[in-house]
Amino acid sequence: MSKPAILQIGAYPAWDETPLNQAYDVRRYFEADDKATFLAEHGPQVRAIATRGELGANHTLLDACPNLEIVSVYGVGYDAVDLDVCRARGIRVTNTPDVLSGDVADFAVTMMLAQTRGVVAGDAWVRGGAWAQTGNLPLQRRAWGRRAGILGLGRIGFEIAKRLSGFGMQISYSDVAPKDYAPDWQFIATPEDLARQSDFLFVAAAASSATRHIVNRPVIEALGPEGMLINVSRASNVDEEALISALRDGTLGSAALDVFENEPQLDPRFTTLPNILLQPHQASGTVETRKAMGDLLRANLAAHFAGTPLPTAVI
Ligand code: 8YV
Repeated sequence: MSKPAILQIGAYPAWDETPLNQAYDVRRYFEADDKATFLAEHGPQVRAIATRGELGANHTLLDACPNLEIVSVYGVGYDAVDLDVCRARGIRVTNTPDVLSGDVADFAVTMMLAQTRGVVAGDAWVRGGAWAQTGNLPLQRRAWGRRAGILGLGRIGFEIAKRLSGFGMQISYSDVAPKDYAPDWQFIATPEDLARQSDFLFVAAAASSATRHIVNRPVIEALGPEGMLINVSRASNVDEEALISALRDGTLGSAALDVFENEPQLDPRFTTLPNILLQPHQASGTVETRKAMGDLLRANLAAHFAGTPLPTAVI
């Protein structure tokens, strides 16, 4: 029997490429110079799309694959996939939840600690000779015992809160409704009130049209000049224009971002701000997690073609 044809949207590590190519007839979209010609040639045979989430806002890829059965996303966030279009066409969608939550939470906490304790600035201070020439790094701010707000207490938000409990932090969260698995963390209904009661505001909400710019100017102002915003979800959850102006004029103390609009081509103004920590969307980027994500992506594809239940179906 011939192998099912799949459209591979982005590159994967070698440990994923090998098994993917063994099981499927892989059409490497990301290597095509002329995308339109490539799609016209390969699209009609494609039965599955394996994507890191780069499907984009339009339906070009979905439309080019009339026989598409499944979109398997290498990531927990599937905001780049138009679920309405997929539902209407009976296309299944899967993602890779859980396996990355611990690493993303670790990274969110790492960014908080690094930024509040001046770890990156301290490294530059030593390397640049300022320590020997000028003296000690200016004093930084503490993390433990302060107030943390988690916007979106899903799997990742929960893991962040668990870790912060170990720092004796006062933890509050906001979500569509209180969670029964958050016993001694305070539920606060609105993002603005949550920000007002937080020193560190973690954005961990799954992105959708409903959460676009959920962190808007009033939320940023409520977090205030002593506050820090940490985003490990999607850039669309934060109004970048409001964030940049608040960081510039001191309305917001600082920020730590792992995600950006149009990444990796981020707004160049970010790189001119002294009070922000910039990271290259690497919260899930460990060997262990990426291997688990690849395994889960392929397990979903394998289940689909075997006609068995999908391990992690979105729809
Ligand atoms: C990316 C992510 O998928 O899980 C998500 O939603 O954003 C990440 O894990 C990963 O960077 C691969 O592109």
